Amino acid sequence: MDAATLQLDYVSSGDLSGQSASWWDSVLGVVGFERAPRIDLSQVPVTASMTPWLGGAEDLCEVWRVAGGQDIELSTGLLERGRVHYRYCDELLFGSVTIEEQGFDGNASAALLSATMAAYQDIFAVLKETRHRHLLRVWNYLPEINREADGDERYRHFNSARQSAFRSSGRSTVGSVPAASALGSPAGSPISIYFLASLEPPQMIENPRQISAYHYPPKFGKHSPIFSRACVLSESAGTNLFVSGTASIVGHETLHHGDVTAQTRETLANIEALLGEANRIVGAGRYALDELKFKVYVRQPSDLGAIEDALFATLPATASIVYLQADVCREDLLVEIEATGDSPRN
Ligand code: 3EB
Repeated sequence: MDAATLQLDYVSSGDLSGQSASWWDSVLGVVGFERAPRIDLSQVPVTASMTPWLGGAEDLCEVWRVAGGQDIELSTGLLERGRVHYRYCDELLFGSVTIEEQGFDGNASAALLSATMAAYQDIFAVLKETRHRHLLRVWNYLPEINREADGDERYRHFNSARQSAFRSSGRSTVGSVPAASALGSPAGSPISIYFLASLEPPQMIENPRQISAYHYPPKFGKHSPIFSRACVLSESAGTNLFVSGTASIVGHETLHHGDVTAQTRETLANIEALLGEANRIVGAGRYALDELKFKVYVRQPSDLGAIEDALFATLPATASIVYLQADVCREDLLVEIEATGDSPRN
């Protein structure tokens, strides 16, 4: 049987409607940015990060699909468990969950904790059921991530709940934890989480320039954020490198307060360090900075020009870059960049 090859495309919502039925048969999931695209095909999970695209008027979508031969069969019908919508093939699973904090009892922080735990519990229940045990990559979007609730930042409450959900499902909270991003969405948005999981375990990658996030000291929150800096699914061809949200952090400290150009350069240096580690671990020279697909989260839209200038000082004009407006999970960070990489089977 052919192996599935994961493929990531950025497609306008207008172009989505022109796709053939056989193309849709290969789609694992669709992510809109500011809003979910209207799609009538009930078998595909469709979600949105709720973070506005800074690229223009048209809606852009992120499409995850599997190519690689006639034999690749995806699950059919819309699969739902708890609040998770998901679709899968033998090797890979895409899922999404949106959840409103307002539906949970207690004060503001208790509702956020309960909603986050419920979302992760539903995710882990899906993975248990489908055999795709290994979380590769998680995208977390939390309304008003930097706002204070009951004496602590909402991001820190989120970290407590995420860690607690990993623990209570018997999962490790260090080492083999997924690559992730955590960003802020506008007030009134639901919590939106989407993820990729796999049958085979990925290879986790840490950044030699940074302390692992799961080992951050308590001054960044009582419970550390649970994510790896990157991971590689080395058994699969196609999109198989997942770089977590990366920022201007060295060791565990934010560098270049108030200087978005320097923050962008430092962030690229971190991504290059991760690529070096990925190439060292899976075999030299597989991934190149020039060939990654980037998603750039910009706190202040007025910084967009400076960020672009800093990126194109290093990247070619043909680089794949999507810019989104989002609050970053430390108040002093002005930009965060995530990436994916492709390679033949390692
Ligand atoms: C950092 O390096 C920046 O909480 O899941 C980046 C990626 C960040 C993921 C998360 C947080 C997360 O600490 C913030």
